[in-house]
Amino acid sequence: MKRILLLFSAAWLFAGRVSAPAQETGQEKEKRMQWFAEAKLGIFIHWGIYAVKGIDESWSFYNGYISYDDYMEQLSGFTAARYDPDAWARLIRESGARYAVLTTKHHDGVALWDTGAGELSVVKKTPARRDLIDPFCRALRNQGLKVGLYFSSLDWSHPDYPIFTSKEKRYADDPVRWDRFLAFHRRQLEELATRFKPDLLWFDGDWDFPAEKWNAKALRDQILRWLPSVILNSRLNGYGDYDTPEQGVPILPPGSRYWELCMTMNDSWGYQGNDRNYKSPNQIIRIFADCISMGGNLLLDIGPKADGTIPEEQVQILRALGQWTRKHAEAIYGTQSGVSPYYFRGPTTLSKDRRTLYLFLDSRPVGPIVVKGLKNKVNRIRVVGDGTKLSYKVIGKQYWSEAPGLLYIDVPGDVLDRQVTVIALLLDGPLDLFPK
Ligand code: JFZ
Repeated sequence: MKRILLLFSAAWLFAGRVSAPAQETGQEKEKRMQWFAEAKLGIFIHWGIYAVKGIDESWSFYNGYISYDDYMEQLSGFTAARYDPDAWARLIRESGARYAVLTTKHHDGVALWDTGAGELSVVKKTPARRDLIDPFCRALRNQGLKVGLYFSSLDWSHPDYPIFTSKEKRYADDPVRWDRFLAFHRRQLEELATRFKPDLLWFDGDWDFPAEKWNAKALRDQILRWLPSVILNSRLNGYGDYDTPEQGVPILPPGSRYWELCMTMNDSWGYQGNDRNYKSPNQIIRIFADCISMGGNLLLDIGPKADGTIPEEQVQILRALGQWTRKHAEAIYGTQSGVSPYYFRGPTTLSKDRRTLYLFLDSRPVGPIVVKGLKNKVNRIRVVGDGTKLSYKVIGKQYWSEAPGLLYIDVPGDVLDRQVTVIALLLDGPLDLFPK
């Protein structure tokens, strides 16, 4: 009897395992996250009717900088007349990014695909008059890039969403209306998941309500049934797969195994012609090096114009980034976080086999650079993407102490990259640091 019971409960447990994707093992998650962890660079794309006037995406009417009606007048100017998703995908690939994330619907509620849930889409309400998401997904896949779709959970246009603007609420407590909204929300997500089969869903706008009210856990489980290998960002009330650092470029390593910094090139997510406050390629590359040094990704944002063209400044930045990522590919893709700044005062990454340590030099050294606490013997040091071998020596090693000496590396001026130079240290075995 006992035996039968045991068998029974084992079968029940097993069945539970199979149907509930939330119970995946650490190893299974690692496998699902693998492409993301190796990709390092993604391109974020904020494209919507806000590009027509070049104003803040959604927030401009929420904050009362423009009336809702005037904001929505932009619908008539959103043409997508020169939208060339293949050209986008080629440029994204050229930048060195391995994935891209496009806004399918921002907080303003305007869907960029032909949604059957509601009327508010570029297909029904703008001169673009067509789905813009499917050709985007195809173009990315043709270039071997992973497809990410951004989706705002909150929808300030929907008649059943409790909040309209910062000053105007639709209702406070009305379970019938909220359930209607949730059904709409679920339906739009089902469309995105089943029609476009994204590799990544980038949620936003969960902050008005707690996880229970959004049904976040059930939603996550449902999405993983539609798309068993999809990756979810963290803005699903914590039911995501990776972290999104909140205060810009992290100072300290965020501590989570998977994370992604999303960042604008200037000070706007969407296209704003007046905003010329662009970060330089050098600044962006240094921030990118910082991210990968701490084991994260950078999701760098562009904002196409209403006709679908990418502003020239943004094209130039992506090209400059591409020059650098191509030259330094081995120090970027598939690597892991490097050593702490106690060992080397700059960003570092480590090859998958942990036998090559990459040092990122973001300024011109006045003397030799130094690595401390390296117990390994160094077999060779070379400049990445350049081929030059560098001379080095260890000083201060005491025969009676386990502490390694200081490794000094000569870096002559003529091997320096015009952005960030990368030095590869080929070690005699997996990285071994002192103390430890
Ligand atoms: C959100 C949006 O409101 C914004 O318009 C843009 O799309 C951006 C990518 O995402 O803004 C946020 C939301 C949360 C944080 C930062 C910006 N956060 O948690 O740090």
